[in-house]
Amino acid sequence: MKHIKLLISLTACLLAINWSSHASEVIELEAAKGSFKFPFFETETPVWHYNKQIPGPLIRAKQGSKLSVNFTNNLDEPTTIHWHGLRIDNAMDGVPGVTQDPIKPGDSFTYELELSEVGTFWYHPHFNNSEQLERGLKGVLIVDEKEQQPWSSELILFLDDWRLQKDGTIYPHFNTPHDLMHDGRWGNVPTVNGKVKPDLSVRPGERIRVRIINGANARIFLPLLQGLQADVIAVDGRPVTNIFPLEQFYLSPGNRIDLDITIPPNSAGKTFALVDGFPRNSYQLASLTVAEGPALKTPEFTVKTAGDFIPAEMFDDSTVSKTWDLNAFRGGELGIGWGMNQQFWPDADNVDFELGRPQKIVFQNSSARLHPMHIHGVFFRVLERNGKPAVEPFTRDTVLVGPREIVVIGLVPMHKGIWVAHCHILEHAEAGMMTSIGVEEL
Ligand SMILES: [Cu+2]
Repeated sequence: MKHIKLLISLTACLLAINWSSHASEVIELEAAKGSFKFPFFETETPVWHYNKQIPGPLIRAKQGSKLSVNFTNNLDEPTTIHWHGLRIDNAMDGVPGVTQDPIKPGDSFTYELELSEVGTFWYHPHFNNSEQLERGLKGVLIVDEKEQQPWSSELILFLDDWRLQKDGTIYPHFNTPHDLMHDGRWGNVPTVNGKVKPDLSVRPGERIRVRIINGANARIFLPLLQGLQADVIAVDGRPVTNIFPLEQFYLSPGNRIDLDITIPPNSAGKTFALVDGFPRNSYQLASLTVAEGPALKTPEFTVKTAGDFIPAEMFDDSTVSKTWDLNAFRGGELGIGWGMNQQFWPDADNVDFELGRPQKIVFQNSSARLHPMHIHGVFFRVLERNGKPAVEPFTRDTVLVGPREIVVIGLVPMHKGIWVAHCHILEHAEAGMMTSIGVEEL
C-alpha cells in the first residue's frame, strides 16, 4: 500500500512541476476540404474540416500552460481562427482586418495562446463565418484546472445543426434573404459531437462533469436532462458565482454550460434523454444509457465557485457608457443589413474604454429577432433586463437579447487591444452586426 501511495504522491509531484514550469505544447491544425458520413445518406457529405475531423480535434491544455497552434489554411479561400472565450493577447484573437490579416490559401499562421483561465471554450474561423462554420470548421478547447476535482468522468457535448439537402450535401446558399430576415440559418439535422442522437454510456453512481457547447450558426438550444438532477457549475467557461439547478438555460450560439450530474446508483439499465426544449415540440439530442453492473462510489466534493469575480456591486456607481441599438435595415451588399446604432461593420459605431475601469453597456433590441451578443476578450455580468434588476449568478461572454428586449451588462476590460463585439447569429454578423471596443491605458 505504501508503495502505491508513494507512486501517487510522486506522480502528483511531477504534475506539479509540470504546472509550475508553464508547460508549452505545440499542435498542428489544418483547415481543408473533405467529407463526412451522416447516417441517412449513402454518399459522404462534402465538408470543410480541421484535421479531417467533425467536430475538429479536441484541444486540451492545463491552466498556466502555453499552446502554440501551427495552423495551415488548405481551403480555397482565406480564413482565421478565433478562440472563443479565451482572454488572450489581442494579436492572437483571429479577427481579420482587426488583429491580423486573413490567412491566404496555402499560408500558415502560428497562434500563441497563454492559457491563464480554466474553462470550456471553442474555436472557429472569423472569416466568411456563416459559411465556414456551417461547412464544419469548429472544435472544442478545454483548459483544465491545475488541481482537478475528483469527478468520476466527463462528457463533452458539442451541439450543432446542419442544413442538409436530400442528396446529403450542405445547402449551398448562405446569407439568404430568409435567414437574414429571421434568426439566421437553422439546420434540419441537429448533431451532438457530429452524431445524430448518439447514445452515450454512463455507469451507475458516477458523478460527471458535463460540458455543453453550442457551436451552431444560429440555433438556440434549451438543454434539459430528463430524469436527472443537473446543476450549472460554469457558464461560458467560468465557474459560476452560485451553483443553480439547470431548469431554463437558453444556450445561444457561442454559449457553454458545465453541469454537475450524478447517475443514480440504482439506475443500471435505464436511459436518460438530453432534449432540446427550445422549440414548441421538444426533441431528443442524445441519450445516456446506464451500464449494467454494480454502482460506483459517488465522489463527494464541493465544486469550486468564483464568487469574487466582477460582482454586480462593482457597477453601482457606473453610468451607462455605451448603448447599442440593434435593428435591421434594407440595403447593403446582402439586401438587408443588421446594424448596431444603424451602422454596419466595418463602418461601425465603436467605443474606447480605459483598461481596468468598470463599464456599463446597453444592448437595446429594437427588432423582433434574437441577438446573442458576444464580446471578445472580456467576461461580463448581466445586470438588468427591461429596466428591472436581473443580476445573474454567473458571468458570460455571450448573452441572448430577446425580441424588443433591453439588456444592461457590466464589464471590466482587463486586456489591451481592439476587441470586437457582434451578434453570434453568424448571418446577422455577416450583415453588419459587429462593432469593436478599444481598450487602452489612459
Ligand atoms: Cu443577431
